[in-house]
Amino acid sequence: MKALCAVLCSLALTTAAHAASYPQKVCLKVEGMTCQTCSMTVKAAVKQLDGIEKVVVSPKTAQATVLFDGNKVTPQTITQKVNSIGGSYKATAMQCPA
Ligand SMILES: [Cu+2]
Repeated sequence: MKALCAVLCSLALTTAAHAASYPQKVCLKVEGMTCQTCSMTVKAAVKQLDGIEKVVVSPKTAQATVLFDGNKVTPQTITQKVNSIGGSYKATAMQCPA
């Protein structure tokens, strides 16, 4: 399990903005959020995943910022989770705003 994780985590690290830091951070562009309830729905879904430290979702900017443990979850999994909610939500990884 450790060996597998080493491979997966190194993949996650290359896509994370702050590669060496913990927790890692990923920013998603989330289309389809029109109100506060949408952002809460997205936030709740992401928080169901193991290894999520913090989720900040803004319907105004259509962005989600997620702090996560790279040993437990990857940006790909987080993105897929948002896309699996259904409705019109569509998440894509993006460069985190400076
Ligand atoms: Cu809404």
